[in-house]
Amino acid sequence: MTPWWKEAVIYQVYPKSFQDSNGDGIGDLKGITSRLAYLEKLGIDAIWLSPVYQSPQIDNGYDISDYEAIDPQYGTMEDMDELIKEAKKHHIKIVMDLVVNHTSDQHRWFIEARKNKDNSYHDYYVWSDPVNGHEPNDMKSAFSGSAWKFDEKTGQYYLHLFADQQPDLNWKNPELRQKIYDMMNYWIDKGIGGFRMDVIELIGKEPEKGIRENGPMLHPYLQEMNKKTFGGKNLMTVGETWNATPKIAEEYSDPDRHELSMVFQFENQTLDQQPGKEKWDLRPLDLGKLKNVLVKWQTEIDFEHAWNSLFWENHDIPRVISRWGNDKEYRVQSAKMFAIILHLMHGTPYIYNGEEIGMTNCPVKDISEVEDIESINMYNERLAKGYDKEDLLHSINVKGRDNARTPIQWNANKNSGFTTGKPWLHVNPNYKDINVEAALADPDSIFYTYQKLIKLRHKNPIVVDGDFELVKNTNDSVLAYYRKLDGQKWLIVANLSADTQSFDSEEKISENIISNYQDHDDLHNLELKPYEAFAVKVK
Ligand code: TEU
Ligand code: CA
Repeated sequence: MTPWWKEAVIYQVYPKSFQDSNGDGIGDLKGITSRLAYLEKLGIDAIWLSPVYQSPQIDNGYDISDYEAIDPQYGTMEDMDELIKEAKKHHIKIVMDLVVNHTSDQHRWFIEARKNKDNSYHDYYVWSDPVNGHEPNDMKSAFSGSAWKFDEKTGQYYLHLFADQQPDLNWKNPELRQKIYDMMNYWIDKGIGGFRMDVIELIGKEPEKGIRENGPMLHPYLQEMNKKTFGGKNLMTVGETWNATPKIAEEYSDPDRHELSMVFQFENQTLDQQPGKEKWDLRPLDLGKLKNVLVKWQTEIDFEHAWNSLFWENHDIPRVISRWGNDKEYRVQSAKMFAIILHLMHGTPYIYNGEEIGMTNCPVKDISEVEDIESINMYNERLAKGYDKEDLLHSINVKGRDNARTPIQWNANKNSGFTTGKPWLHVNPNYKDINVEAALADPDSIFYTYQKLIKLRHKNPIVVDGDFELVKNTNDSVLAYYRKLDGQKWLIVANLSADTQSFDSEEKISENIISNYQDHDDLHNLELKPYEAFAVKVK
């Protein structure tokens, strides 16, 4: 039997920015529940809910101080139970974000752990004595600076691969692992649909050897987790794995290995940064390279023994049309093009809230407008090193995480209908034109392209299971591929660029499936318009 998540489309909700229900300027659980009918109309099968657990919100909830409590800013546990229950009525499952590489420094475990070295929770975290009075090594935090922080009371350094308020858990401790499994079972018992696992590739870290991701115990831990929690329960699990290769993806997701359902891989994310440098060190995207990476992940994993996710956006990456498409004159066309090429590929598609209406990046003029800890830390670190302020702001405007975190644009009313109060983060000024209400009223909107793509997946096994085959001999700006199943053949053609491109094929169209301009009668010597994309059945 095909597991449900192979035929599903998942929608990521960033709770803080989705819908405020009580005028405090912060999205909340009741707000999400109030929008379930909209999500059902879109047609999605599950929501991946970014963290709503109790948290000091240093990293918008990715710093958890109690895994079994809801942060008051999002509501109560009753609101959470209500969301799960109501979502079920709309045929939507709730996939929880599982952040177990680290906790908040306000988590009870860490408060205990730092009391003294003999405390029974001390070993739940990763500690090191000073080496010659310094950090044990030069491991860096993803949020700038050293990954080690000196703790006065214990006289030791603790590891934090993210903010210093996010101490890393020590997965080598079996008691800690069991506590995490118990917590996961608590959530499973509530009837959730599964887990998205934050930076799961880091749990096998061996910092004393300088190993962060893909440590030797990573897969044994996941097998243990599977066995003790979600295994055999028809739940979906997706691991966030920035450093996965196709081979590593198979290790995570081969059903015979009993680990995860699938991974998020990010190979295309580094294409617009300078090799060996950080995401802030920009370089233009080479469309040929983008195409190669997309094709690589369709052809180099064996879908019988692995599964992959498909996505352009999430809460950590900029809006795709602003980044690689066009958010001005071709906003609608490029948004539909990205949707068409991704949703007709092999794997499970994810839509990030706002993507379905073509929300765009939201540039800032000054660092005071920035909320995200990653951007702020980078800015301060680089400013101190002598970087130019304007260059840093430019990088933040291109790559910063706040771009995709601005409130959802529901309508043209004040604050885009997100809140009656003062939004926690600025609303993108383009909300009067770009909003859900306008999208729903326009039969030609990006929304309906997504809706149609989801229906196509639900109704056509070829979209779920068909083999992927690249059409060769197109130029770098054109991506064309077949999906093939049981003698059926679909052809998907897309112009990834703002220039017209040519495409030519001997195939005969038997049916038009979807397009973002007009349908074609035949495929001879086509001139593809900017960002044109279409799918057809061929004989
Ligand atoms: O992201 C992991 C991660 O590696 C990111 O920090 C990534 O490098 C960066 O955002 C790219 O811009 C996960 C969560 O998705 C992120 O929101 C959290 O901040 C991070 O883990 C720590 O929990
Ligand atoms: Ca609120």
